[in-house]
Amino acid sequence: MENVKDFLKSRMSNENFVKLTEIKNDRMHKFVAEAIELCNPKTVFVCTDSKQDADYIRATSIKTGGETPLKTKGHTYHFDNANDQGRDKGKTKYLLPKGVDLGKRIASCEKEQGLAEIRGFFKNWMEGREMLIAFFCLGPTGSPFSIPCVQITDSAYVVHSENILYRSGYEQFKKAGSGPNDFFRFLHSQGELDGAVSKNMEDKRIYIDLFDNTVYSVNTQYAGNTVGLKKLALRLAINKADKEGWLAEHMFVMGVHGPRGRVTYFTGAFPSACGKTSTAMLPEQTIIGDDIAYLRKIDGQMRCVNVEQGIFGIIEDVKPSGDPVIYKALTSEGEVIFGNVLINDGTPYWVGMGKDTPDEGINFQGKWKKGMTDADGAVPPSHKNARYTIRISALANQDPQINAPEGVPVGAVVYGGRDSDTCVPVEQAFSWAEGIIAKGASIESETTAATIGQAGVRTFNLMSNMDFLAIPLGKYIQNNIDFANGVKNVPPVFSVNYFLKNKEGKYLNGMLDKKIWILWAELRANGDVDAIKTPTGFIPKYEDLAKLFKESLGKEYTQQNYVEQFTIRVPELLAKIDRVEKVYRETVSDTPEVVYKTFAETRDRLNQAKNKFGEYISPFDFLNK
Ligand code: SPV
Ligand code: MN
Repeated sequence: MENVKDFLKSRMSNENFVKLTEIKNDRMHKFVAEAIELCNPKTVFVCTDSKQDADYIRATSIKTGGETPLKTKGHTYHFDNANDQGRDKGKTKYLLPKGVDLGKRIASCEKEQGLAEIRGFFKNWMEGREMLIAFFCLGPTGSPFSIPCVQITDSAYVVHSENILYRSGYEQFKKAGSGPNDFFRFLHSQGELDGAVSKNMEDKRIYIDLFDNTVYSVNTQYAGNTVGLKKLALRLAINKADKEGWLAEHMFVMGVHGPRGRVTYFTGAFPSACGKTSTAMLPEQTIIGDDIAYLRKIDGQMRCVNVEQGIFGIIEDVKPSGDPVIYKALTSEGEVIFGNVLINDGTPYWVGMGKDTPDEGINFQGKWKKGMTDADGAVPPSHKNARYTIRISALANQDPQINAPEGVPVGAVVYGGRDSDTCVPVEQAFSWAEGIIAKGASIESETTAATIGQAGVRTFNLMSNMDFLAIPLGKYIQNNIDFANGVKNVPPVFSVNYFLKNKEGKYLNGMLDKKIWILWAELRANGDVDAIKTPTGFIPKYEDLAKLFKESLGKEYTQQNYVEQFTIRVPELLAKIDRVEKVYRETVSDTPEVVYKTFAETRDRLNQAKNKFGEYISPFDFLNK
C-alpha cells in the first residue's frame, strides 16, 4: 500500500472517511487499512460515540439476523452455533516469537506461522459485507486506568454488545491526537454463515499477539471469543500490567454497605459459575462491575476500576428469590440481549427462572421440544451458559462511583471457589501474601452433575484468571504478592465457598446467605468484630453471624448450622493442598518458593490441630482450647 490515507479514501464513503480521519492516529489508520485490504469488505462503517451510530449498529444487527427483537421494548435475542456456546480454550493461542516461552499451561503457537494461518482465514472474508470499525475504552475514559481500543468486525452483534458493555472511545481517541501508540486492536470475522450463525466450527481460531497488542478471532460469534474488549483484552492487559506494575484481574468490584452508612469496596475473583455475578449484585449493596477489574497503586493506596460498564452474565438460575435485582432488570423495558435462551412467542425463558418454561420453542440448536435428546442426552431449553447482556446503569443498585476516573479504594479482596466438602463459607487469610497463595493461588471449582464431564472433579483455577494468563504463572503470583509493597493500608484477603453440602447432598446454605459472609468480611475489614483463629485462617464467631442473619435476612441461625458449616475438615483440606501443590510441582516451573513454604506451613498447622482435636474440628474447640 503506497499511501494509507489514499487507500482508505478509495475504500470508504466520504462520510466514513471523515469520521475515521478526524482521529489523527497514523497507527490506527494503518491497522484499519490493512484490515480492509485483507478482508476486502463491500462497505466500511465507522462508529463514533453518537446515539445515531449506536442506533445504526443495533438496527444492522437486527437486519442481518444477528439479533431478533422480542416483545418487551429494547429486548433482543441472539443464538450462537451449538458448538460455539462458550470460550473455546482449545482454539485460543498466543502467537509467540521463537525463543519466548510462557510455560506449559499456556497454549501458544509460533507467531509467523500462526499469523499466516489466521490471515488465510480472513482473506476476502468480508466480501459483500460491511466492515464495522468501533472505538472503545477499557476502564473509565480520561483516567490513569484507561486503555483505548479499536474493534474491527463484520458482526453488528459484536459491536452492539460492546456498545452495551464498554465506554465509548471515539472522542477520547480524537482528543489524544496522534497518540496513543499502544492501543489494543481486535480484528474479528464471523466467517461463513448458516443463516446468521457462524458455521465453520473446525476453523474457529482466537490468536493473541501480545507483542503487537492485537487479537484475531474468526469463525465464531460467542461473545467470550469475539467481543474484543472482554476476555481477549484481558489477556493483553495482563501482559501490559506485568510490564507496568499494576494488576489486571478477573474480578468484580462492589460497594459493601456496613453500619452507619459505611461503604467498603471489595474486589472478588471467582471462576465461572461460582457465584461471582450474584455476589456483585447482592441486594442492598452497590455494584461497580461483575467481571474484570484493573488495580493500580495510587498515592500508596490500592485502587481499582471496573473495566466494563455492563454485564454479560449467566442467566441460568436467575430468579426473583435469589437474584432480585437482575431479575427485575431483565424483565423490564430497556436494552438487553438474551443469548442462547429458549424463545416462545417473543418471550425469553431459561432454566431456573422461578417459573415454568414452555414445552416448545426455539433455542440454540433450532426447534426445541420438551423431552428432546441428542448425543449428550436431554437437550435443555436454554443452554447452561446462556447469557444476558445489559448495562449496569439498568440495575437499581449501581454504585455512584462506577465512572470515577481515579477508581475506588480496595477495602478487601475475596477469592471464591466451589466445593461441596472442604472450605468453610468464609475465612480471612493471615496476611496479604498468605491470602494470595492459600486463597487466590489455590482456587478450585468443582464440577456439578449438570456440567459436562464427571461430577465432583475439582479444577484448579489460579485466581480464577487461569484461562487468561499471558505471563508465566509463577511471575503472575509474585506480581500479586508484590502488589502490596508500599501500600499503606493493605486490604485483608478472604475466601468464600457458597456450595458446601451435607452428607445427604443438600446445600448447607440458602442462595442469599452469601450476603452474610460478605457483610461479616466488611466488619472484619474495618476491625469491628473478633474472629476465631484456625489452621487455615480466621473464621467468624457464632454470635456475630447470628446477629447478621437476624438483622439482614430475618433468619434464625442456629449453633448447629454454624458448626456444620464452619467445621474445619482436616482430611479434605490436606487433600486440597496436595492436589494444588501437585499442579505447581508438575506444571509450573517458576513457582515462587514462598508458595511451597506456605503450603508446608498450612499442612503443619492442620496436622497439629488434628493431633489435638481430631479430623473434624468444631469451631468451638478452637475457642475453648
Ligand atoms: C466467564 O466465563 O468468565 C465470563 C464469560 O465472564 S466469557 O465472556 O465467556 O468469558
Ligand atoms: Mn468472566
